[in-house]
Amino acid sequence: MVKRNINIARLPSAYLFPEIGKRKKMHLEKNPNAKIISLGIGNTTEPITPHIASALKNAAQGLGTVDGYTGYGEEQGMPELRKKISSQVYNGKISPEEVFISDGAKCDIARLQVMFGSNAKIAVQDPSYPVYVDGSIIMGQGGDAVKGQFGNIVYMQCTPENNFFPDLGKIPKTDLIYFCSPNNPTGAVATKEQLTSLVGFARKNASIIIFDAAYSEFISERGLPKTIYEIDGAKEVAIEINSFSKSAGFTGVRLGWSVVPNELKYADGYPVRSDWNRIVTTLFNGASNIAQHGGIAALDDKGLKEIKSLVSYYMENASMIRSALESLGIEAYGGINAPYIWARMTGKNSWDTFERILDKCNVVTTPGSGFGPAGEGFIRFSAFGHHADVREACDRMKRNL
Ligand code: PL4
Repeated sequence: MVKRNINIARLPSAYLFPEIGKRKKMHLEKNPNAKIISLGIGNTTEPITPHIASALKNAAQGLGTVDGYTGYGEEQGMPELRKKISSQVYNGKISPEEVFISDGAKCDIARLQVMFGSNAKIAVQDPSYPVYVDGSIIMGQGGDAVKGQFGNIVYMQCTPENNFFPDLGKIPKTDLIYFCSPNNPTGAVATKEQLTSLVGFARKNASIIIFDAAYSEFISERGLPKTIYEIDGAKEVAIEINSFSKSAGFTGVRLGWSVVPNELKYADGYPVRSDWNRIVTTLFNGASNIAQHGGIAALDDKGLKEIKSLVSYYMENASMIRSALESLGIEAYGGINAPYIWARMTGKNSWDTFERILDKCNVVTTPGSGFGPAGEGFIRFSAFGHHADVREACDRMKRNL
């Protein structure tokens, strides 16, 4: 008999989001006529916009022709898309060869965890996207979530009390620091000063920051950094991951990218980029060619305009949800530069509150405790949904909570 991987056994059997799906299904079984509205999983709902959809369609049709057919491509991605990301997202500060196209930010997180290996010590924002911790546990980077022991993992509390930015003076040195801004789930965006102090902290400790910028397009306030590379010295200490999932509605299409700057080196001076290239060429076969054509269209003038309108659509939802919560006297954060609203709910724990909102309003949310210990007592509301559904969810909450 094969012995089970001990690291997998250290995880609770269900990942957060499938657990939410399971509870939603159970609720429907008990209440077959319930008209459930999901403000839970951050999944896009609006159609891909015309210019981008047409690029996807043309690419798919091209594959059915002798001239347009392509098979395996370069594992690092199409040169044209890498160039577009370099110029449109990073104003040329990052070169195309430092950009690696992928099938999404989540998949890149997993491959980065493989690259850094089981001895890496990590720090994460608490609360944060659960893949940072769960994936690290799978890699054996410390921790037994079942026993509530987190070994090597350092939790950096980010709560309303510290304005959602960790007290770096109290954080021990780790190899990796996961940092997501705008943050999922709190919706908080780090300022330039805060990111400068984070980069300084990483430089002092010789740590590597894994900066998750999946929601950068949702930043609307001026002066807030959209990429870690706006900070001087970041290229020596930071990897950035990003995605077309939320901005272009590619959650199902699957397309993202990572940036590993040439300047980023290991302790022995070996370039991290060379290892990343090795991982990508060995464990990945490149992003879908159709998706990459969509990505190229998303970054031209028309595509960027469309992305802006899609983002604005979801941000109208965010503002509706935030206002509804505030009208109920609930302390709410986020929803201004991020498609998530983070609400402090009094009374019971997060899962109980999740059940209460589901029972009373037929609205699915995400319990804050799923994002880390500091998320207990909070509920995350996602702004991804049709306007009419979100309006209806808000009305139900105003009536029934
Ligand atoms: C549900 C901070 C959502 N099954 O689509 P990707 O892989 O390019 O991006 C995933 C991702 C990366 N980084 C951050 C994210 O918040 C997400 C997506 N998170 C959420 O509701 O928190 C979707 C989650 C999905 C999952 O587990 O990723």
